[in-house]
Amino acid sequence: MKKLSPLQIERLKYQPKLPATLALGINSLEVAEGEATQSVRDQEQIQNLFKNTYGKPVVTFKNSISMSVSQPKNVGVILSGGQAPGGHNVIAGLYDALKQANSSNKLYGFLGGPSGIIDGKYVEFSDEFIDQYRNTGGFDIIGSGRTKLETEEQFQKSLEVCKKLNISAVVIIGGDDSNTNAALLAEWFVKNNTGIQVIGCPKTIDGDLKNDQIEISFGFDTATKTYAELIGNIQRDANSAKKYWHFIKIMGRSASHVALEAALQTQPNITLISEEVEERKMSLESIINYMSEVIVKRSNSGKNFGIAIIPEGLIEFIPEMKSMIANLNDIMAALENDPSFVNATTIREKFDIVENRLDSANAKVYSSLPVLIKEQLLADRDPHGNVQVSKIETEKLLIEMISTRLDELKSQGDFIGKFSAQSHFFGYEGRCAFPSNFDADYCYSLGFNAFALINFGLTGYLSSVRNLTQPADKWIAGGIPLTMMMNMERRHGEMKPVIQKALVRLDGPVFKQLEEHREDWAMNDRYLFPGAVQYFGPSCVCDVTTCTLQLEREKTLVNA
Ligand code: FBP
Repeated sequence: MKKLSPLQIERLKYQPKLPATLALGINSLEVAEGEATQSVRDQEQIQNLFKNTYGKPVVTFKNSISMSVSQPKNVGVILSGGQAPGGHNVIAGLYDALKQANSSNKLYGFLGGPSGIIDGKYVEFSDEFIDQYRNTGGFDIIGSGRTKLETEEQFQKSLEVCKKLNISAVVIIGGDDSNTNAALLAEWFVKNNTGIQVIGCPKTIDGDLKNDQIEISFGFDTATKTYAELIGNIQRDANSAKKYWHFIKIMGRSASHVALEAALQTQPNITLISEEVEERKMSLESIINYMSEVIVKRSNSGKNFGIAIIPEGLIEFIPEMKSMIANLNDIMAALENDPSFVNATTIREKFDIVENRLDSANAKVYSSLPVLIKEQLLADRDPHGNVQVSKIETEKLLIEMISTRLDELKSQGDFIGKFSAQSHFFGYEGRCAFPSNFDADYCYSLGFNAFALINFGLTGYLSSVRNLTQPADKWIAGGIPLTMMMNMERRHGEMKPVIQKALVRLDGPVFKQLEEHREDWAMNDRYLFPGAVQYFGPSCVCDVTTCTLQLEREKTLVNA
């Protein structure tokens, strides 16, 4: 028998909470429809592209007096993109709802992400199989992948697989891109009269799949708590040894929500926010100057140590870097099959090829970077043609450039202290942690609710559970039309319909909180030590969610 840790054993027994409406049972629901909806922007174009699924109403569930009995259904589920704590519970919630509705219903899991439905690789879930994964982190139950589900051929193949398994609904658990693809698949299935429904679930630790309807994506709660624990531990070490500056890069592909939340939970000395860097058009040099100033000031008061938080996506928000990377992405796409580049024997040769092709201003920026970063910028692109920012060691770039700046200051007599730095990257450490109680409950509810949407014949919807700062029994379950969250954006040189990514709002309450305190935190050590995620104990400790969600909800309620 497989050996389990004591926490694994305890977590398997945890019974996730559901909103009161859903807790009464999947067969005791009725649906309440709101007004017809519109996409956030570009209404005409989105309506044209989604002729069959555009404009549907937001729906919420309430309890009905009569019990409904549904026809047997087979459903398929896909985990898409990066891991996020709680994915297994979405599947467990979906499975429990489906079996509660009709014990002959079947749930199939497509293996390895969206490619599973295209290639017909799947498993059928059973009680024993699901039970091993309840309340656990990771996506290893069926695996995940980043294949983009978007071409006619892929849709055709998916249809054949669904027909073979008699599947009448597919649930896609993913971020903004995966849910954009869910919307495309839903539209295609309706257009081709297949009778197959598609429902999305909002996943990503990055926290950027949120809007007026979706309060937060799952995984953000646990991931940020995990990073906050690690930052707190490092703060304690820095404060004990008093000899290092720790530069900590925090995951989050583009938006800085994760870094911002982790900073509010720990109160470090410096926190960079990519969106602010972009808004204020801060060059790399001005970032270096700002950080160096804090380092010098702290040193002048005898503190040659500190903590700096750097969002993973920073590099793409620095104006001159953004322009250079966009130019570089196009060049890399063209060089993919170019023998002179592919067969270049040294990295220097590759640098030369790239620099010769970049526009002159961009070539200057590129050539000014340390070799390590230049090399990392040439690494393989993701399936969307973007630089994989998790592979770019921005924290090391900053350390190197700040060291040079401090040496200059030293030679001018403006810095007499010491600067010794350690770099860290917290990303993968947080993506597969045991889901917090919040994520365990939220994910289970999202999955259960996804089946409720299927049961009412809905398609092209995102499973939505709201009112999340209240206890779970007060959460509101329903569905949001995917097209409502869409607009047109340029991708690979073409305008495409996509779900809008939510960046950190500089006029929002979360950033304001940092802005209000950062000067104080820079000089006076106000470190907080959140400690490990708590799964048991008083609910004010183990069920409490993030500062981000609380501050944003408070603001929404005040404005309502
Ligand atoms: P999703 O948007 O798919 O949830 O993934 C987010 C993320 O965890 C980012 O924070 C990070 O930049 C990226 O995935 C890393 O991707 P990979 O797992 O492919 O290295």
